[in-house]
Order: sequence, then structure tokens, then C-alpha cells
Amino acid sequence: MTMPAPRVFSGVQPTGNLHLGNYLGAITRFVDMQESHDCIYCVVDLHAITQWQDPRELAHNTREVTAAFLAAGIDAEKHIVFNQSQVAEHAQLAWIFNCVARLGWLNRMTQFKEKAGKDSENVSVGLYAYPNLMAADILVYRATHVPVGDDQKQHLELSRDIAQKFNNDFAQTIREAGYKDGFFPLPEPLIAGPATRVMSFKDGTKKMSKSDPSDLSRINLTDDAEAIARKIRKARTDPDALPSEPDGLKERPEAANLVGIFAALQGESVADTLKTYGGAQFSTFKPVLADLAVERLGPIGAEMNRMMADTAYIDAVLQTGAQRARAIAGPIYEEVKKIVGFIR
Ligand code: AQP
Repeated sequence: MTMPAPRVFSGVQPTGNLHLGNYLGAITRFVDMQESHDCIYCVVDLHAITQWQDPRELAHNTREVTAAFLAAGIDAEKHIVFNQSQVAEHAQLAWIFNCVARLGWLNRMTQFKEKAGKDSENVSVGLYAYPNLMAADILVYRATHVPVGDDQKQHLELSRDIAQKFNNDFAQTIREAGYKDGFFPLPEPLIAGPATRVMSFKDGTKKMSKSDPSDLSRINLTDDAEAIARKIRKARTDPDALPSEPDGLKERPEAANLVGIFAALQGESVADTLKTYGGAQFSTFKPVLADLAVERLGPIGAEMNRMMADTAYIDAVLQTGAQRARAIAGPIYEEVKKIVGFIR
């Protein structure tokens, strides 16, 4: 047996305030991948509880992320959409990966350092071990490609290290089970396009984030047209006109951010956007960007709101998706148990 056929896996945490960064960095890419790959898209509720979540809000947010997937154009019949906690194999494989990954590897994770801040003695063990669960999410399907925003690059590298070490640690039983080239593929991050790291509207050096206390720092997918326009109008910028070439955006993080967002929403390159708007002042560019953002995001927000009025449909999508996900993960996890030496 050789390596599995290409398969895409990715996830989004149901931690509230799904924003433009999640949309451009991840969800639009999920939609694109559907044409060429078998895709599994997951609402990663086990990841969400690495920081305390109000149980009622968690359920609401899980449905809302699902609604965002569907409203953005993910086809839950052709592909698989489900929430992570319904497929126990994620957590089971994560335990094995806790025993494969090295402490030194996790100590290097910048996202943990940022999230834990100075309070690292008081955050959950889960927050620390988060990247091991992420590796399990991907590898329990032997997935080969993972569309993510730029902030997840380091976690993906760790997933590859874990896959590689598992393949080495258990090389003999993997061969005996008939796998010639190792059991797990080394998953490839797919980080591409003009908006792989959408930045905060209040500070162009910080990424747009769900947990930023300022709502003005981000566009939420459920914001109405007025809120979208107001946030873009108030977004921090510098006083200069837009340059005509991408090089002119160096050292101008706020300008680079707004141009990158425009390009991504328009489906063109930053260079093309600057061909049109080079020389324009922000007083001209911001209203055009606001109109484009409303045009693209308005229908998605409206569809999400419509879907959230009928949660039975969303729950049914998640349940069916979970059954289909289990049908893939179950046999793979059985193979892992055999390889590790667990009696079955
Ligand atoms: N600002 C961003 N620009 C581009 N992509 C982004 N992603 C997140 N923020 C940006 C991508 O969205 C996917 C889902 O992210 P997540 O919900 O799993 O986790 P996150 O990265 O922790 O999201 P947030 O919004 O930044 O949450 P908090 O505030 O809790 O830290 C991922 O593919 C991610 O790369």
C-alpha cells in the first residue's frame, strides 16, 4: 500500500465573531478546494474549549460557523461538514500524538506564547497540547492538504513532524501492516492569495482576531452594510496616497492590509488592484472597498441569519457529516491501534 489519494481537511473554531480574516484566509479557500479535491471541513469545538466557553454560546457558535460554511458555498452533500466532538477518533489519536510529540517542539509554538501571555501557569493543558490535536484532526483522515491562514503555518509544520516521527517510531509495524512509504502522509499547508493574514483595522501589525476586545478591529461576517462601511471608514491608515506598485506598500501595514482585502474580495492580485487605484487617496479608496465588501459579504451574512432561524437543518448537516467522517476515521484509527500494538 502506498500513500493515500489527495484529501483536504481544515477547521474553524466556534469561538464567536467569525470575521473577514477567517473568511478570506480560510473559508473562501475551502470553497475553492471543492472543485479539485475530496474535502472534510470541521467546526473544531474541542479546540474551542482550550479556553473556557459558555456552553450555550458554544452550541450557538458551532451552528453559526456551520451556517457560514454553507452560506459561503461549501457543499455538504458532496463534501463533509461536521463538528469535531462528534467523532471521538480525533481525541483518541491526539492522545497517541501527545506521546509522539516532544515537549521541546510545543515549547516553540508562538501561538501558545501569545495566547498564554504572562499567565502561562494558569492556562489549560489543552491550550498547550492544541497543536497535537490539530495534527490528529488532519491525520485521522490521512489528509494531504490543509488550507489555512498564515498564522497556522507553524502548527502545520508540527503536524508534519508528528507524522514523520510516528512513521519512524513505528516503521516496523507499519511495514508489517503493508504500508511501504510510512503510514501518515506529511500534510501540506495551502497558504496562498492576497489575504493570508488579514490585519486588525485598529493596528496593522496585529492580525484580525475573534478575541480582540474592540469590535472596530474586525468585520464580522454577520455585520450589516452600515457596520461594514463604518468600520472600513474608521480603519486606521496613513496619510499618503496608494502606490502604483506592490513594493510601495512595504512599511505601510495598514495600506497593505486594505489593498490585500480589496484584491482578495475582487479575486485579483494586489498588483492589479494597484494598477487601478495607484495614486488614489484613502478618502476615495475606502468607499470603493466598503461597497465591494458589502456586495461580497452582505449575502453571506443574510444567508447565515436565515439558516440560524432553522437550527434543525444545521444540526442534521452536522450529524450526517459526522457519520460520514467516522466512516473514514474509524478504519484509519483501527490501523493506528494495530501499528502501535493495542489489542483490538
Ligand atoms: N486574520 C486572519 N487572516 C487570515 N486568516 C486567518 N485565520 C484566522 N485569523 C486570520 C484563519 O482562519 C482559520 C480558522 O481560525 P480559527 O478560528 O481556528 O483560529 P484562530 O486563528 O485562532 O482565529 P482567531 O480569529 O485569531 O481567534 P482568536 O482570537 O481566538 O485567536 C484558520 O485557518 C486561520 O489561519
